[in-house]
Amino acid sequence: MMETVYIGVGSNLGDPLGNCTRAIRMIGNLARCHLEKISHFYIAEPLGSASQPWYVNAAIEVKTRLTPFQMLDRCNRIEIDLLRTRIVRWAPRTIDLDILLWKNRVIVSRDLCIPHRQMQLRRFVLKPLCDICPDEIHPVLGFSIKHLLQITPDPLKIFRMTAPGEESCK
Ligand code: A4P
Ligand code: MG
Repeated sequence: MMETVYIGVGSNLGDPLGNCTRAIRMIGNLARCHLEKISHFYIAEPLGSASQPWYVNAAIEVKTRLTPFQMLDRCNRIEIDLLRTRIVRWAPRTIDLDILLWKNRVIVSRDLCIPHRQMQLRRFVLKPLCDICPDEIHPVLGFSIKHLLQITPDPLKIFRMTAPGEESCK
């Protein structure tokens, strides 16, 4: 059975838009995965050190037969493929892939937490998610993505760059 998963994509190094579109294409090419939706692309003020470049952020909907841990492994491989350097936490990175929501599943383990622990505190996650699944309910908080976006205290700026599926994502 295919299950629906939402993945957040972010990059602030090199060619951030190109890195995001490449990562999205790589996810779309994974076995047992089908890319269903791509949000708008956004340019977002960095959370963490303010001296790092702004991020490009987006979110995608994927239908998959992979398990959550298999999906985490595939995402980590794509991050490595795109030459992400993992030196300092919250340091600029080539690509960061976060599994945000897996329908109503709740997973809490050392290597994987679903829903992503900080998603409700991050406009750069909620804004793109709202393009593709505004009515999806956060299984722990019990609020829709649309509502979480309305009430998030995150003050960081975020601007829309493109229409969904534009650029090289087709
Ligand atoms: N992990 C646990 N749960 C998950 C999940 N749901 N999805 C584990 C993906 N990974 C998950 O991640 C550390 C470990 O988290 C993984 O090995 C996995 O087992 P990481 O990507 O290696 O480390 P990180 O990204 O440096 O740390 P962290 O805490 O994940 O950082 P975030 O939360 O990803 O934040 N500002 C803007 N505007 N836009 C951004 O995209 N991103 C970050 C990074 C900071 N500021 C940003 C943005
Ligand atoms: Mg991460």
